[in-house]
Amino acid sequence: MKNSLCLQACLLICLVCTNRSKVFTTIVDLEDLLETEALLIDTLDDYIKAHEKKLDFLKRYSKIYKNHYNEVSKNDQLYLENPVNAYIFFKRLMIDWEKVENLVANNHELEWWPRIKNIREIKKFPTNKDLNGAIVALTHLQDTYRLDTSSLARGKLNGVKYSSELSAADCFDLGIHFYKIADYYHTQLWMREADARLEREANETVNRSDILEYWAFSTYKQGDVSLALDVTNKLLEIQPTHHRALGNKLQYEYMLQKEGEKDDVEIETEMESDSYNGEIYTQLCRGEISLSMEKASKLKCFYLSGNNHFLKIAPFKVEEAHHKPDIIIFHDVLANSEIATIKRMALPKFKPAVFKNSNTSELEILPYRICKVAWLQDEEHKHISDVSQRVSDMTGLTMSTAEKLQVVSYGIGGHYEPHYDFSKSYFTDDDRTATVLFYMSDVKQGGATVFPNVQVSVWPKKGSAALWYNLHPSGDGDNMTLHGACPVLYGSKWISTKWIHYRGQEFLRPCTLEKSSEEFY
Ligand code: PD2
Ligand code: ZN
Repeated sequence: MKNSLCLQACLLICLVCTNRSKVFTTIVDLEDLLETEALLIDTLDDYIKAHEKKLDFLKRYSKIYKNHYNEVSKNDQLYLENPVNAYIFFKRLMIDWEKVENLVANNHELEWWPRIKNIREIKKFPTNKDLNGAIVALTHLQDTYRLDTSSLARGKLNGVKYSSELSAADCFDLGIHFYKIADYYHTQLWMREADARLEREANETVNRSDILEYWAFSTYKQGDVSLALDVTNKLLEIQPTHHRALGNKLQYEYMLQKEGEKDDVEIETEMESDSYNGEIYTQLCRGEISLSMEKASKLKCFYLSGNNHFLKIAPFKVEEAHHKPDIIIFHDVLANSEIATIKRMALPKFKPAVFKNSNTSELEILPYRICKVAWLQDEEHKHISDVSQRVSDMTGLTMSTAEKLQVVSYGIGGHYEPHYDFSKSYFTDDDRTATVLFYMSDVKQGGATVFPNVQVSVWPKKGSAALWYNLHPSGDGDNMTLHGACPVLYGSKWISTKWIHYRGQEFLRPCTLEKSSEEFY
């Protein structure tokens, strides 16, 4: 009995011991497990936060895409003619959409990733060329008319609200585009604007430190070390340990301390064109240059009736814009009904002005001529043949060798950089002797036809026409006739052009040995 009691007591002790150790083990595990759980909670929270951030981004873009879609649907014809809109549209479908795709691509569990991939395969997307084209047009407009960056970002062209607004990220991405092509002048303009826009954004679309870093560096490359230092200091206020900013700060301070260090700064020179004086061209476009009093005082206005009986009753109203080369303006020479016919017939035939890339054999948009072009023949409508006859009456030249009527429509930013209408690069015995350019719309702002070598601007007026001779009577090209179409700043511009050829005019505009001679008027 004693033994059995003893055994029972032993068993009990063992049992208690075992339970104790179990309880002890459980307590230790629980602490570990709690730690594990806390870690899981943190990780899950981080994951949720990251997803919420992603979802916020996706929601924001979904909203942006919806608003944009509604806006474009209202007026899709005119929308892309505005380079601010074109930039926004192409950027949304390229740079922004790539960010959206990257976010979605990281969530492979979601079955709609293949759907998104599929859209890219079967649907049309803009290309880099489209985006670059829109940026070039925007920049051309900005530089020619000296538009300030902040108005442009607000969609305003010379005070007129014309397109959607750019976000800080849109401005930043524009800046990045210029940075990549080492155009530091435009980089700093757009980075500064991105920073200003960011201050007004409730949901920031881009990191301020990224903006400041590019802004500081491009400013330095432009030669303004002191501003580069200020901007770098702003960056260090946000990120005091930013190692590149710390290094640059030292360098800028060192450069500013030393007298004469300016020579070491790489100052970008303005792009220079070998063929024409860009500054005079843009000044003419802005209407800042006019003919000297001496030259202008010799110009006349007169009525011209020629041999035509009808013209004896209703002569042409002629105004001289320049002598040698003669640039003549004909007023009220095209009727509204004729303009309406030409526009109606050209519309379905319009194509962008293109050239064939000799390397790829592909048709590419001409960067220096942004417009839509169509050609109309005399036989297509009485109004078209009437226009040919009128050109013959205006010039006294034969139309038998003239080209078809070229109709051109320019949207906002549409332009044609200075060029010659005669052939400079290849030999021909049948060149464009004269150009008659009819204006078929008034242009609200911009769009002048300018002659940089003689400093003349002709402003479009619906129904009027400009005439000039590209060749001297000897058949040599007249270099003074270099001319261009300034970018349309607001509104649209329509012209039609008749090019009269050298061949066939032997008795009407006889060839002389002198290079130049007095013209007819
Ligand atoms: O649209 C014009 O003003 C213009 C100016 C210069 C058009 C052309 N040239 C052309 O088509 O050759
Ligand atoms: Zn031309």
